[in-house]
Amino acid sequence: MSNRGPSTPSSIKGRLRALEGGRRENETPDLRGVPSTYRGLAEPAMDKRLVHRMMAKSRVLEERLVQMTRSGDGYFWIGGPGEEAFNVCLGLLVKKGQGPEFDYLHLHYRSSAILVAMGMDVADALRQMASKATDPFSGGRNFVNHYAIKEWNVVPGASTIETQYAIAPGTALAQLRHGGDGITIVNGGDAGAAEGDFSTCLNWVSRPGRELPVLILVMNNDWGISTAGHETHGEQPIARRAEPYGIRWDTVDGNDPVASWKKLIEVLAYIRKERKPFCLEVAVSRLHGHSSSSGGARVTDETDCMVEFEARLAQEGVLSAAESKKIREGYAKALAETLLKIREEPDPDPSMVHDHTFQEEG
Ligand SMILES: Cc1ncc(C[n+]2csc(CCOP(=O)(O)OP(=O)(O)O)c2C)c(N)n1
Ligand SMILES: [Mg+2]
Repeated sequence: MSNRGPSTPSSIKGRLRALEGGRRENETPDLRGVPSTYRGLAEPAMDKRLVHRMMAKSRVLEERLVQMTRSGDGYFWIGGPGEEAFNVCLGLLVKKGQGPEFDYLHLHYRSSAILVAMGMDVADALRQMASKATDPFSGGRNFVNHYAIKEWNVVPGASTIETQYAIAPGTALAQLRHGGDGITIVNGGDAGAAEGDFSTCLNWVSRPGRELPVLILVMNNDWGISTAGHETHGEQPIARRAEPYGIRWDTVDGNDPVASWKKLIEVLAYIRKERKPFCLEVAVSRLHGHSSSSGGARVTDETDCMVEFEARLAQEGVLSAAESKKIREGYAKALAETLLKIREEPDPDPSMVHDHTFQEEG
């Protein structure tokens, strides 16, 4: 016999009614998008030329990283060509700094454009790709695009997918206690969002009365290595998974920087002010396949945000096709020269292989 006494069909019906009633009390009927007060914001205004420059710089970086697997300058490549439009906008809108007053970033391996827009020296990404001791993120010990920048609250990225979703509520909890408008930003892929860590995140950020200021991003490229999106998820869109937790959610075309900027300024304003989580699913392309494990060749059947944005800028008279080309070529030339110098930098000393594995004394 249970503590509640014998379960009769009518008592179970009563409990179900109570549960449903309780849930409805706290729920907004439609959790799609931000509340109306945050819709249609125009500030901060988007600087299209700046966004383009950062996208071009990021694309050129990723193309060089892919090439390095072929020129013997690096081993394994994984990265974010195809995620530049959204990621550059995000990087430009991050509140950058160290400590809970600023934004924390828990990033997956396709996030280079976020860091480029935040002002990362692209040479450092080459150093990590080349496994050089001068790599400031991991001393030449981690895969490329696995960043860790203490001064900018960029939490060390792991190769196990989606673990970042379970970790992110921790920094947000510190921010809730600290006050201010710093938020936590976590991103990951669509396939990984099928893992339990994603649900853990939704649960921890939405506890009633202790909601956390987290931007939960699902970067949906419709692939998980070689598994197509429709084989992984029955629910569509994935971001709607947030709804039963009382978390607002939305989707955006991540190949469109103008739409991405607009969506981000609304969503970020909401999270910063209301101290509530938000789940945003971003449709993006995967322009060089999964990683060098699958060859890293350029795919041609997916939308290229650079091509589309450059055409748009030319049409709007913001930047001609020739100017765009010149910008890209300039970055490519500078990066090729940088690589020549990086080749001469030292490799990690074998005696340091265990450094930073465990907490050191002092
Ligand atoms: C916990 C864990 N399981 C499996 C893998 C192997 N793995 C690496 S990437 C990947 C696919 C991830 O797909 P998605 O989450 O959609 O991200 P995408 O690579 O498409 O950006 C898998 C299964 C891993 N790294 N970690
Ligand atoms: Mg994917």
